[in-house]
Amino acid sequence: MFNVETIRKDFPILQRKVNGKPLVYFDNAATSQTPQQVIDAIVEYYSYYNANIHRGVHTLSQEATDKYEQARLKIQKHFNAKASHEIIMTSGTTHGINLVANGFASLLEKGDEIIVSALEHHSNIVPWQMLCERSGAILKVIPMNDEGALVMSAYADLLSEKTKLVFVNHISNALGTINPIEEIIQQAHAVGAAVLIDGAQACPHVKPDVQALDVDFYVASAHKMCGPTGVGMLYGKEEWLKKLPPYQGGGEMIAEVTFEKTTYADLPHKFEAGTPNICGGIAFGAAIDYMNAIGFDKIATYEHELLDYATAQLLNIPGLKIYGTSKQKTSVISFNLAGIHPYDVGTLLDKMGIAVRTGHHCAQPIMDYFKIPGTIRASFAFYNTRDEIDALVTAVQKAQLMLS
Ligand code: C6P
Repeated sequence: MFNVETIRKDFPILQRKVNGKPLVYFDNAATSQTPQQVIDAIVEYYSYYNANIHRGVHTLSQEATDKYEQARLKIQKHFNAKASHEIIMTSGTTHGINLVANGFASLLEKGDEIIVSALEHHSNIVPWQMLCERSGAILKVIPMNDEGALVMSAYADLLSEKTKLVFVNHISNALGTINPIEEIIQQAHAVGAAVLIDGAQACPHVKPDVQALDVDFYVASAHKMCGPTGVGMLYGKEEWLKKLPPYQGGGEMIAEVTFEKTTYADLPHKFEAGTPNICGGIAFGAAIDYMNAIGFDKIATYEHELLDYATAQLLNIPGLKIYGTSKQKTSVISFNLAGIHPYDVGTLLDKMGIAVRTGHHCAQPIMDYFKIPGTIRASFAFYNTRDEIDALVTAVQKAQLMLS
């Protein structure tokens, strides 16, 4: 049984007040809140077995290593990767994308083409622009339409034997659009291109199966799925991870070092130079356990109910426009009030205890498409309630009155 009131008790922060009002946290797409079970894993690590991993013969180091590697196994199982060495621990989605982009610099030739989409976060645009500058490859963009969905016929036209890589997010952070990644992957593979899916916004809502998707690379951040900041994962098919050169040099990623020549460690350590975020990795595992214990099917169904309810309620407000109206959508609503700057609305909502994000959401090309400076983004998680949505609607109406 999915009981939101019971679930809310797991999140200490949801009990606090902001500006004298009960906190309504609708900025989940920026970062999710942390349940006590994950906080406990962090406290336990620093209280009982804080040590460096893969290095010491002493008990603490062994314990920390075991827990860290158990977390990798949990991540492998969650994403259904074939092998645990296909899971590279990163500092987050941005790190994972940069690792792959950097590696491809040595595999691309001048005139090769790489495709991104108009719906990308800057993390999935800038590293590829840098890669193009280094390699002479050409960046192509799948356009979007007024609903905030990708124009798939244009994607088919962009693909050719020159296409070497395709990078698309699973779910858009600014609009909530769920992209047809199965189709995108199949069509890219048909011309021999590799595909990286940015799963930063999908992983809080769905459980991706990387083998069923047949995706080459998939990246995610723990902090968007009830885990801590500064940790994430890159899944890569073994054959690709073997082909890519290391991203950073240092301890951990070597087999043997002399001044004449260094040989690299096997996967996954080849890509994990230096002391990692040990506690973060272990807490990422605890977050995955927590979300799976609730169940992603239940989470998705409940969040969809919240999305439908909030969409209907917000659309009753005259002058309110929602950006991102694709049928395939997750629990993100980006909107504006006619004639009012989103920043002003966000500031007043905060005074009423409601946390939303305002601005371009690190997705400026989407804002340019709609010719707006930004939006107010309310993003819901499985611990939000209908009452909180009612509070948002009332607060938006008040803000509109005050700012008109
Ligand atoms: N989006 C948002 O408010 P990091 O910062 O590496 O954990 O994630 C970057 C990132 C990459 N791709 C997508 C689709 C994202 O949404 C994000 C992070 C946050 O929308 C913070 S900018």
